[in-house]
Amino acid sequence: MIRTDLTELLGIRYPILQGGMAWVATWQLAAAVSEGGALGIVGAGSAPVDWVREQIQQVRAHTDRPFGVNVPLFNPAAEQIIQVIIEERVPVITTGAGNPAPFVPALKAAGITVIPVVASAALARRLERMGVDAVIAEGHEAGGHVGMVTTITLVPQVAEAVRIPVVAAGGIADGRGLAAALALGASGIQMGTRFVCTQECIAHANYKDSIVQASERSTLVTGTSLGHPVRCLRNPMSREFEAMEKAGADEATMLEFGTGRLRLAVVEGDVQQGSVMAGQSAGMVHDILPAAEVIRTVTAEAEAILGRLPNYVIASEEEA
Ligand code: TUI
Repeated sequence: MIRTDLTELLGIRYPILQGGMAWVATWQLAAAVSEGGALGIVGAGSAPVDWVREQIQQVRAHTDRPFGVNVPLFNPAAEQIIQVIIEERVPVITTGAGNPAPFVPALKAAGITVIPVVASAALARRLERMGVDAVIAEGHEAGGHVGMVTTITLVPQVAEAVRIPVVAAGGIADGRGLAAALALGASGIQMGTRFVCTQECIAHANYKDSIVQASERSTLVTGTSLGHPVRCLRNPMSREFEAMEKAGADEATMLEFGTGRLRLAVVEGDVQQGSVMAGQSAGMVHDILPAAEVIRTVTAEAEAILGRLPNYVIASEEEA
């Protein structure tokens, strides 16, 4: 067992959150992860309000355990989705891709546990002062919309900046990552890419297979010039996007080129022309497993590593 202030805060057995991946993190995955003892999360992505409400009800129909909803703040319906989260009394909200400060007072007043993703220690500190319950420090290794600071440097700096629990995210897909995150000062981890490759995840088999086949060099980041950097697998679509960006294409052209690409990959399985969002940990994912098995294996591996670490500590000359 790994018990931390995060497992206590959320009432979960394992210190693991599932990333709120747009199109991928539907009720099927969220319910399986929560049933497996971690925190399952529905990804609101760019979905409409009614879809989100239905997903929340479906999670509830399939598990009694705590779960969450992730709201990327660029969704034009973000404010209405947050209203639905309050109405439906969802236990946990995670936010991404922006500053959730305007929404924190209403969420806290409704008794909801608020866990924003931050890409800087400064934002973590500001949000702690506003009363958020924990923060997810997500590094540049992550998939989808990314910050610029790496996980190994961001996590300790966020952990030093705040007293609330810190969740490490970006580049973590196994027990080595969980053990490392705890060593960096985090109280748990969030994994996205690892949970795409689970049996319960509804992503197209082609999407999962391209992650299983990926190596550590298979991803690239596009959209930095738009102020919206996104990491996905290298394929004909992302290479073309990269070339357009390098050639200085205008914003409207790039936005139009990108629209609908994630759905194309996740739902239609077009992994050549679609956007296969995944983190650099794709190279560490070799199989498609039940979500509960991922959770058990990652935790058991971390426990074994943490148990071995004291062997490295040898009394110094003076102490000997
Ligand atoms: O949100 C994410 N990752 C995402 S959202 C998403 S949805 C999408 N769909 C289609 C096309 C493109 C995207 C895909 N991936 N991760 C959480 C995250 N948040 N990473 C970084 C940040 C972040 C960045 C800046 C959080 C806060 C922030 O603050 C800026 C500020 O205003 O201070």
